[in-house]
Amino acid sequence: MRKRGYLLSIFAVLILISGCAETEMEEESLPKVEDILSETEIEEMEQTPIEEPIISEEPVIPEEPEVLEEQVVEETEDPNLIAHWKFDDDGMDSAKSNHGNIIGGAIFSQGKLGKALYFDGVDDYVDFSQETVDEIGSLSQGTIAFWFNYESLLDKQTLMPIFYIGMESGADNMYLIEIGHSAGDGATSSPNPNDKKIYSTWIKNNREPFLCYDSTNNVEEDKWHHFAVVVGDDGNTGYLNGVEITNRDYNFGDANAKSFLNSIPVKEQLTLGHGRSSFMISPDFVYYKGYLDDVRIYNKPLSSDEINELMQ
Ligand SMILES: [Ca+2]
Ligand SMILES: [Ca+2]
Repeated sequence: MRKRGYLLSIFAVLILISGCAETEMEEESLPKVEDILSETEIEEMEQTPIEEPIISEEPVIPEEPEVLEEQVVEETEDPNLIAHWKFDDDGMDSAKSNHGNIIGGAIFSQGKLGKALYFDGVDDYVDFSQETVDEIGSLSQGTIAFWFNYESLLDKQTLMPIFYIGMESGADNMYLIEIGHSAGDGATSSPNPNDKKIYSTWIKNNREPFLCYDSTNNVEEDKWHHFAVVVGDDGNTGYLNGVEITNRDYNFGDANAKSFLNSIPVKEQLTLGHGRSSFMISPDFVYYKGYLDDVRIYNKPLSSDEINELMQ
């Protein structure tokens, strides 16, 4: 055994020596580049561009997540928009579910934005459910905006109602947007065909209006106009054709009043094109004649810029 181990040791030493020798030999015998190639050839090699690996030039497009069209609409819909009646084909609310019932055979006709709803001035109007009355009637601030184009009935009736929320009958208790507002004496309710101003009127507790302003100037019939009533922390105001009516005339109250729809105590009815005012002015329900289009209700006061955007 000892002899065998001895021999193995010698064998290992020999391998080591021969390895070193081989390495030295290889290093010594390696030819240099200069020995093989001429200077010109070396220069050529250095100037030859190294071909880069071919990489597809088409950019890598990550797969987009599947987005449903409905989701996009929901994201862009203004959360402050409580109701939006486009009146393009029906009385549906495109903002929420405050859908309108079209009564009396009102028809859809060429409007300001797509089609509009045309009221015949006889028995046409739009009615809403009590849920809608409650939801819209609860707003403590907000904006009501719409396009209108009317045919005057103001030689026959004291006003032409556009927007009404309040009691169905009985005591004076309502918020009303109307054209004309001729004040009778409580008995005659005489029409005044020359008063074609637009009015925003708040009445409660069976009394005369506690807040009411008008546009000071008449709004021309057979012509499209945009109107917006705005109530917020700064008080109340109105815009006609995108311009704030700074010279509006307060028949009752003032611009600082922050009354909106929840200031009317009893709300049994919300109607478009059908309404009445106080017993002094229009004790009976009357109708609107003409077009209404793109009626919107927001739960916040819109700015001048935002109102102008609606008109586009
Ligand atoms: Ca429309
Ligand atoms: Ca009718």
